[in-house]
Amino acid sequence: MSDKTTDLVQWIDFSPLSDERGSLVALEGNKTVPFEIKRVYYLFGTRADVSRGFHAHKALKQVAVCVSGKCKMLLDNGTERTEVWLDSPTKGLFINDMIWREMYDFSPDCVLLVLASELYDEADYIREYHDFIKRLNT
Ligand code: T46
Repeated sequence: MSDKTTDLVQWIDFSPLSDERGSLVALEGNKTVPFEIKRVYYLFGTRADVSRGFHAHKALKQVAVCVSGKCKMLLDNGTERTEVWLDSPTKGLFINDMIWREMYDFSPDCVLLVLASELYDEADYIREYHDFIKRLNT
């Protein structure tokens, strides 16, 4: 794995608080998560034959964690692309700005929780791959 790919895939390990009752993970902005959390959303009930994403964000930073089940995410920084499994409620994937992402192979029980640094803004999305590459080169 090259250094660039290492930068591309940035995991955050969450320490679960576990006892005989089970486990709890607490996520705090500017602490566990490296930005102020302005928005939380989650994907669930995604069909196994469906792919989502296919965009990058100009400024938005996010942390994605699969709190149930699993799915695959492709990350692309315009130079390298790699695929990771999101399959643990104690592992968050930090997705920086200007990273193209695609998600697929959702298990039926997959719940993908996403913590976002900004409120929803369609103007922050780059939904065409050639626009993503163009913006990277300007
Ligand atoms: C991302 C990946 C991991 C809203 O109205 N508010 C929101 O906060 C979000 C996230 C979406 N929407 C609307 C926009 C679309 O009409 O919900 C609809 C589905 O969103 P989208 O097609 O962008 O969903 P995904 O799964 O392709 O992408 C989402 C996030 O949008 C994106 O930021 O990084 O999950």
